[in-house]
Amino acid sequence: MNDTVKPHRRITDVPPLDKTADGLVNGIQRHFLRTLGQHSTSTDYHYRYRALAYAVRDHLMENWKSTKDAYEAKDGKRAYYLSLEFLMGRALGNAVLNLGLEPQVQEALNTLGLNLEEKIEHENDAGLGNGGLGRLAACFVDSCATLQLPVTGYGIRYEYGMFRQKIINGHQVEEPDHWLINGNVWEVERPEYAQRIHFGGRTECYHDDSGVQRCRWVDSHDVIAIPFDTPVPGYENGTVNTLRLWKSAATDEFDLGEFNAGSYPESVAQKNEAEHISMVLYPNDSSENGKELRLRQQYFLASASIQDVLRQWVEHHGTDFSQFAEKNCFQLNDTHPTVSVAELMRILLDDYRLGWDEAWAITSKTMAYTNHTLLPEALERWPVYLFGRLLPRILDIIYEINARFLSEIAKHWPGDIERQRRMSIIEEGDVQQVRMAYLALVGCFSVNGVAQLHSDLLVEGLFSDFYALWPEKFNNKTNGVTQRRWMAWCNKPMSKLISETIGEAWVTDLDQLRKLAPYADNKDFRAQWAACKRENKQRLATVVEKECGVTFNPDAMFDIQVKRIHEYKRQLLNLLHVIHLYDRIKRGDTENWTSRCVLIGGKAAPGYYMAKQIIKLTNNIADVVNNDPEVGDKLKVVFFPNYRVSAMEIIAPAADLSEQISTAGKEASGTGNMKFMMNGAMTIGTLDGANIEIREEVGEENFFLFGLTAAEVDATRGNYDPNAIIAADVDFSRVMELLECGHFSQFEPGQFASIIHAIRSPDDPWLVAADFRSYIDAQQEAATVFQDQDRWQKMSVLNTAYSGKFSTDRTMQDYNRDIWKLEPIAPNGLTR
Ligand code: B1N
Repeated sequence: MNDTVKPHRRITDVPPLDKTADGLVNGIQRHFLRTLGQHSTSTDYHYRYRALAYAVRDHLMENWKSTKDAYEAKDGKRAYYLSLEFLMGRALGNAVLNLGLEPQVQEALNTLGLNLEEKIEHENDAGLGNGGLGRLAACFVDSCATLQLPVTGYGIRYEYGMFRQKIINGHQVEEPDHWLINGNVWEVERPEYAQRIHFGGRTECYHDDSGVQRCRWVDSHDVIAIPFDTPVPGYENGTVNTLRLWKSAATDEFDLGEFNAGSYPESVAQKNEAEHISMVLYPNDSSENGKELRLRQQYFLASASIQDVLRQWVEHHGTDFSQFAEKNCFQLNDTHPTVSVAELMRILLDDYRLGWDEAWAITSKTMAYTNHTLLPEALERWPVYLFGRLLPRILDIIYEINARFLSEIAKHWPGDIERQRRMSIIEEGDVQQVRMAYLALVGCFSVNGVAQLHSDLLVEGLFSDFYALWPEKFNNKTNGVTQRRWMAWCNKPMSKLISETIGEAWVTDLDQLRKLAPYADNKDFRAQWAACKRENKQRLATVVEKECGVTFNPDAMFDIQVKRIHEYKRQLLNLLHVIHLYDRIKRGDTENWTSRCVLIGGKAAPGYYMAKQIIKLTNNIADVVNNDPEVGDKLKVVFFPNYRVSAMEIIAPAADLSEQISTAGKEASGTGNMKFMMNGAMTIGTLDGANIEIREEVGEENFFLFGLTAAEVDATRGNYDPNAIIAADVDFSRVMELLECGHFSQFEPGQFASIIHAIRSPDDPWLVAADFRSYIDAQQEAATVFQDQDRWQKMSVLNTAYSGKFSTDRTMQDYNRDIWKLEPIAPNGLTR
C-alpha cells in the first residue's frame, strides 16, 4: 500500500446511522438521487422500491460487519449449510421486520407519499429453489441468525430461478425467471474471494520431495467461482449472518489456438460453457434428471464452498488441520452437495499432503447429511463414466473410499458378498453408478431424516444395512418454519391480536403460543380471531379475483392445497372430492351445505406429464364449476397460477382447511402443513410426514384424519383392486362417470384418459382410490364442523396455540445440540 501519510480518519469511521423516520427519509432520497441517479419526475420503474431497499440495507451493513468480526474474534466452531437451493422469497419486508424498523419505515414513506405494501410488490422473489427443501434452507438460515449461531449458507447464484408459471388454455406454460433483471439490492459481490474449480483432465501420480507417492489433478479445464453475499438478519439482535452464493465465470486463459488463427470473438465465446454452470436452477422437485450440467453444478458448489472454508482456516490457523474437525461442520442438504465428501478429501490429500487416515478422520467427523425423501426416483446416482470424465480425481477418491469401506464390511460380515454388493457405493450393472446417498452414509458422522416417521422408515428400509453397522449415526430432526416470515410478517392481524393477548415473546419463542389455548374458550377472543381470519380471506379473495377472475366469498370455507404438483401428493384425490361436491349440488343434495372455495396451486416439473395433466384437469373442472349458475356460491374452484413464496404469504393466513393428503409414507415431512397450522388452519390429512406430529401436538379432536397408514399402504400393494372399490361406492362411481363421459373435457375428447387410467390401475402406486371414501367422509366432517363456527374458531385458535414445535428455531436448536455443537455468539455483546 502507498499510504505514506497517516490518515486523519479511517475509511471505516462513518458517522452512526440515524434510525428515525427522518433519517430513513434522508436515506431514501439520497439513494434515489445519488445511488440510482433518479429525479423526482422519474416514472416509478422500481427505483422508489430500490431507494427504499438501499436505505433499509444501510441498517444491516454495520451489523453484518460486526457479526463477522465477532465470529473471527471468538474463533469458535462454525457450521456451513450446503444446499443447491435457497428459496428466499423477498428480502425487504423481512429486513424491516427483523431490524425492528417498521414504524419508522411506515412514517418515512408517509412523509414521502409512498406506500410500503405497494413498494414491496416491486421486489422479485429470489426463487432459487423448487419447494420444501429450498424453503427449509431459507427458514434455517433465518433461525440461525436469530439464535446467533455462526452458520453460513452456501449455494449457487442462479441467473434464472424457478420458472414463472403461466396458464394458457388450462395448461402450464413455463417462462424464464430472469429475477436479477432490475438489479439485486441485497447482494454484495466479493471478487476477492473467487475460487478456481477444476473439470475434466486426468489424475497424475508422482513422488514428492520426500519420495512419497502423491496424486494431482492435471490438464483440467478450470472455471472461476465468484461469491455474492446476501445478509441474513436475526430478529432484533444485532446479528447478520451470510448467505454466500457462487456465480460461475470463465478464467481468462481462453483458447490461444483460436486466438492465433484470428478468431478472437470465437475464443471469447467459449467462455459460455463456464458461465452456463450457474445459469439455471433445475426445476425438478423430488426427482433427479441425471444431466451432466447438474453434476457440474453440484461439484461447482461443493468445491467453491469447501475451498472457501479452507482458505479461511489456513488464514487463521495455517496448515495445521488437527483442530479442523472440532471447529467446522458441513451440513449437506440432501445428496445434492455430497460430492463435498470426496472434495474435502482431495484438497487435504493433494493440496495439503495429509495422509489418507488423517484426511479421512477429519472429513468423516466434519460432514453431516440430511435425507429429504424416500422416493426411489429421487435417489441420486451418477454414471461412473460421467464422473470419470468430468471429475477424474474425485472418482479415484470415491473408489478408494469404497474399497476401504467394503473391506470393513467384509470384516464385520465375513463372506457376506451379497451385503457387500448391496452396500457398495458403486452400483454394478450395465452402467456402473455412483450411489450418492451411500457416499453420504459412509462419509458423514450424522444422518438425519426430516420428521419422525420419515427417520424411522429410513432406518427400517432404505438405510437398514447401514443402520445395522452404525446405529449411532442416525437421528431425526423434524422440520419447521420461521414464525418471523410465516406469522409475524405475513399475518399482521393475527400477530397483533396474539401479541396484545400474550405478549410478543412468541416471535423468538414459539412455545409461548400455548398461552393462547385458554382463550379458545373465550367468546370475545374467538370473535376477534375470526375477524382476523376474515380480513386475511378478504385479502386473498382480492388477489384471486385479479389473478383468476373468480369471486371468493370470504364467508365460505377456504379449502387450500398449495405445493409442487406430484402424484404422491395426490392433488387428484382433492379433485375427486371437488367433482363429488359438484355432483351433489347438481343432484340437489345440498341440505346444510357448507360453501367452499377450493384453491389449488403449484408448479409441475416441465417434463412431468401426469403433473401437467393434473393442472389441466384442475382448470377444466374450475371452468365447469365456476360458470354453472346452479352451483353459484356453493362451490368455487381455482388453480392459482405461479405459486411461490410471496404468494404463500397471502395464502397461508387466509386458509381454513389445509390439504395434506399424500399417500402415507411418501411425504418425508411437509412444511406447508406447518405454515397453515401456525396461521390457524385445520388440517385434513393422512398419517404421513410431520402431519403425525402436528396431530400429536394439536390433539386428534382438532385434526381431520383419514386414509391408510404407511404400513397399510405397503400391505395394500399387490392386492389392490380400484375398479372394485369404485363399483362398490355410488358416489365414487358417479365421480368417475363424470370424468369418463367427458364432462370436463367437452371439446377435448380423451384429454384425461391417462388420469382415468391411473385411478383405475391396480398398479397405482399412490392408491388414490383406496383412500377415496375415508377422504370424502373426513371432508364431510370438516364441512359439518365449519357450520358450527364457535367450534371451528376454537379449533383454529388451538392449532395456532399448539404450533410451537414447528418453529425452525426449535429445529435449529436440535441440530445444534446433536450435530453442530456451536456456541451462540453475540456481536458487541448484543442480544435481545
Ligand atoms: O423436502 C422437504 C420435505 O418437507 C418434503 O416432504 C420433501 O418432499 C422435500 C431433488 C428434492 N425431498 N426431496 C426433495 C428437491 C429437489 C431435488 O432436485 C429432491 N425435496 C424434498 C424439506 O425437508
